Amino acid sequence: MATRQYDEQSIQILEGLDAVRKRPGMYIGSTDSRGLHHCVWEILDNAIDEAMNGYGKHIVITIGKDNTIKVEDEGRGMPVGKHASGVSTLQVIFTVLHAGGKFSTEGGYKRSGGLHGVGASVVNALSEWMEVVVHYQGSIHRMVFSKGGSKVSALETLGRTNKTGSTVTFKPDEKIFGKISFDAELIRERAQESAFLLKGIKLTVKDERNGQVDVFQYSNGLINFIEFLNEDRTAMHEPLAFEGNVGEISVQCALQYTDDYQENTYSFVNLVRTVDGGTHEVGYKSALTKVMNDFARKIGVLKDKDKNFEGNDVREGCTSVISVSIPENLLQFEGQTKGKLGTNEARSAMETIVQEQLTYYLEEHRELANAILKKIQKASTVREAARRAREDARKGKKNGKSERLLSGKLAPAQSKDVRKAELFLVEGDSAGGSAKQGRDSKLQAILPLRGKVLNTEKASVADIEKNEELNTIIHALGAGVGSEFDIKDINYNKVIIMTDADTDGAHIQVLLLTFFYRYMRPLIEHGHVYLAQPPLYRVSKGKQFKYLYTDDELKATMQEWGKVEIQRYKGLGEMNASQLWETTMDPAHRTLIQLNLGDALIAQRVVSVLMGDKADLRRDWIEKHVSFTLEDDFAKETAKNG
Ligand code: 0RA
Repeated sequence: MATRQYDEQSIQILEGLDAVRKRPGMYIGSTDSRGLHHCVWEILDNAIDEAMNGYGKHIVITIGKDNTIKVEDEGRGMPVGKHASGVSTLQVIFTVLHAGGKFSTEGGYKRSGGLHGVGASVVNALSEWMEVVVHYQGSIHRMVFSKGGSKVSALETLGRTNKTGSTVTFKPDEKIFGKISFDAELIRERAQESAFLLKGIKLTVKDERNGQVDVFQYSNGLINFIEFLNEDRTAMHEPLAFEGNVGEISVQCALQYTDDYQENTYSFVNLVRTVDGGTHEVGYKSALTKVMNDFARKIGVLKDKDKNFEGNDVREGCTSVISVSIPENLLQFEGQTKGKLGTNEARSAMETIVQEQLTYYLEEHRELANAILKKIQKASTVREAARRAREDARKGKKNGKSERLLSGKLAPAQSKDVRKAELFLVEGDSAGGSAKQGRDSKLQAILPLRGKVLNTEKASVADIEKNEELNTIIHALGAGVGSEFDIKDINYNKVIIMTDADTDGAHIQVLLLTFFYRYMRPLIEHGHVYLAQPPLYRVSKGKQFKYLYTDDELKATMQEWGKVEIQRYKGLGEMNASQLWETTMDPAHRTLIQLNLGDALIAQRVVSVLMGDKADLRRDWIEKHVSFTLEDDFAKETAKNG
């Protein structure tokens, strides 16, 4: 009777494993590289579960030369005694579908792999062979499965041990996966992420194919994660971290504002990244927005009449990592790929923890709170201005505002070939006049700028909206502004800022660049913004002459030529049209400085202090991009102040 029952059971088991081999996609999604790595995560998650629950602190993942994966943990080891079915519990774990929970202890055993935990038996079913070695209750036990788990070795005892832990090694079946190639980078990334999320746990990844070994262990967990993510950014403060439990859900999160514009939010559920977010992310974001708005009103950054900041404004430049741990019975996923958390309790848990702890933190750190709120306010102003300018531009096409704005100012290029077209933004009407006369009118358009460009760091939405100069630039470029700026629509390949080589010129450069940085960032990112380099001197000796762009050139020429006649250009206006063409505009002879985001960032900072007392920043910009000598009054003054 007992034997018969066992036979029936073993037939059922084999049928189960066979079902997995027949339709692997049902269990691991696919049999491509993704599915292959799903098997690795499955085995790794089991080891991580142990560590997460406090058993063992070190996990080693080894990619073997022969396309095997080995995962070693220092957990409790797996029970080897007889299971109710008559075979060892170990065998049940690796051969019975969904046996994972059957032998788990009661009291709050958290699953890390709750997103896809299909169990070790599925991996076994898809493996050529699988070996399990456990250190358990003083002995080392070994069991080997082959042919997709259909062949099972007898449970061996290899000797005595005073340790506990499990080692699972498997070789995925090429009949299922085709040619097998593990992606070490992907495995390292996953291991590192888990190490960040599980403060203190050590994960080692060994790749025996090339000998590379990496160890991931972080004593400050999410704080280290944020530092890692923001490595190349300029942070406004040390990362903040919050954590706590609400009911059965534990949450942790960390955040840091940088001077960047990107929002970066990484969310995890039971250690698995949720690319599509879900309730935990919604809870985090709404708490952050609410706390910032409440605090802004409290300290008067927002007045009664002001609208609230939007979530997008609050998160601009903010890097966040949020992680929730949810018991399996509360896990719910939504969406096409089931990658979006649906558990409502996760939203309220996140909201509660972030609201309480962030509010408290801001109360205790007023100065930082103020700096962050000012940044949020800036983001809000920019967004609002961009929205209005966009509406305006849309209307402008209909009511002819574009033409009216541009007529009499812009000298357009004849050719419509965007790849070759250039827009010169020229300081002053007189230089603008020379540029219009001297240009290659086929490809070069000229837009003279009258007077100072608006400082978009300080300006209000209303100021930006009614500023002619900026509007003219927006309409001339024709690609919109702000979040709806679309680089595909630009009318010119090069936007060339042409100013005098003096303080006012430098001032115009940084103001324009700041505007581009705030409102047309991709223009800079794609390398479309340039500075023209007008000459500083014209030296002549008899009939020969040349233009010089730096003081070093001047020195060298004076040495070479002896006594020369020097004309120093104080501004573009001192050159006539053909001189301006020859020296500064002619693609065959000119030198342009291509600006990058780093330049723009400095420019934007310089703008914030241009009228202030930080002479060093101002001088940095000028030294890097504007050539003029210390004779200049401003330079003298800067040198004194600096
Ligand atoms: C639950 C109960 C016990 C062991 C495990 C889970 C366990 C599972 C895995 C998977 C990979 N490594 C693991 N280590 C432990 C039994 C605990 C006991 O009997 O003391």
